[in-house]
Amino acid sequence: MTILLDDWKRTHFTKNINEKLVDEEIVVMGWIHEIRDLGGIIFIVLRDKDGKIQITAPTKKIDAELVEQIRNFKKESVIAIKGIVQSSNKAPNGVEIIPGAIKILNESNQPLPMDPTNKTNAEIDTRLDNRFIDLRRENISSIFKIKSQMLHSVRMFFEENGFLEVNTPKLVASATEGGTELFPITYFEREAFLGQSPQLYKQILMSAGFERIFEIAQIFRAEEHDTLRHLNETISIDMESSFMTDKDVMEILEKLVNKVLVDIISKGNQHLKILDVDLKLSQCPFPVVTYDKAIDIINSKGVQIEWGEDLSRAAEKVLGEEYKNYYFLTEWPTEIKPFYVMPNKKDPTKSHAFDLMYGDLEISSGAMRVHEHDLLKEKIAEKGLNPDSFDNYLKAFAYGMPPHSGWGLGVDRFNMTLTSLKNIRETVLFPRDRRRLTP
Ligand code: AMO
Repeated sequence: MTILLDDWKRTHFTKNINEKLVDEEIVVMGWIHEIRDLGGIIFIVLRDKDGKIQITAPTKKIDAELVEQIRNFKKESVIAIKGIVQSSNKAPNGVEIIPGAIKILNESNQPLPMDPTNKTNAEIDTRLDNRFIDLRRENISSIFKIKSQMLHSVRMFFEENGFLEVNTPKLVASATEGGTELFPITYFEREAFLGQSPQLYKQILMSAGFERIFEIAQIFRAEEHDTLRHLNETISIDMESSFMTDKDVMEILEKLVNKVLVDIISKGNQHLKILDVDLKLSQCPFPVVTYDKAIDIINSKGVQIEWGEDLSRAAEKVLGEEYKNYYFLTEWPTEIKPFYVMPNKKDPTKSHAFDLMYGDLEISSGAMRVHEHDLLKEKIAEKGLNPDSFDNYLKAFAYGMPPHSGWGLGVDRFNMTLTSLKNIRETVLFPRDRRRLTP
């Protein structure tokens, strides 16, 4: 039987129920988190999006039909309760509700596919297969509340600094950074790809005169990696700014990270507590480690790496031992960076590219870009790519392209640093990895 809300309206969320409401009739709605029948008294814990409240039903004092209804309650069913607030020194928040009327809005099947309380901890695959229940857990939902706060702070930061939020296409005709790591799709009678980065569009928008832009959007990487740090679909915070150098945009990145830390420590504190995370402000300015110095450190710890190579996992781990917090890696070899990265004028083997690291985890990379048309065309060809397939991009460089720099910051990796999570899958509602395409 379908039960509708009819004229019932929620009057309060559980977090807003306090001593001031004693003797008032209120309506709460949510899930049956727990139920304990002690014979003369039945306790129900009702859970909503941000808290829980105790419903206390003294079986002798309330309507017999209501008692019968409560005795048939099944965990995780969705209910609405109209009742009177009463103070109680035994209830967790000092108040409880004495029910007057109850609507069972939807009954939950039993047994549940996994335990939605924190009493047992299921394997990650069981949890992700039953994500809608996993997310009902307070500590799991806290991860996403912190992420939401992070994205809010990021938007505020960009707005305060004169950046325009943009949306670029995710269905693209060719590769952004090179020919690999793309998901091909069928686009009517042609092949197209899912965007791996808004890189080319960010740069075209510099020619459009927007000067300061940011985008928060999905990026798709067809990487085969099955690691704790890689996903095939993730969110990137991308920014691009005209008339700025790599140093300028590194400063912006550092300020942004710090604003997020300040905001989360002050406003997201209850979620950090739930996750048992002691988030601290970071040393400022962030240490800057050149690629050359990084190679020396890595080699001195017995991990072999040649100048010009990308950092192996073992190499990143050595750096993570040395630098446990946020730090920049700069002056990367030009050879291993994409075509759009500006080489150093004095020593073109080195570039104006940087990464932001947190311990052994890369969370952002960026660079000063090549803004000169002919050099860019040359660099595209040098990478073995066909400049003709970059026509639309290159055109934007021929009619007044200002010097510019920018970066991309991985939202999910950044959230790992805020919540001390070791597996990136934990910070994504419905992660996409090498094996997982559902739910
Ligand atoms: P890059 O490829 O380094 O740079 O990506 C930027 C940041 O995005 C995150 N990231 C990922 N996170 C999880 N899983 C993945 N598979 C994954 N791939 C990338 C990382 C990374 O630091 N166009 C440049 C940015 C720029 O120069 O503006 C780019 O895409 O945190």
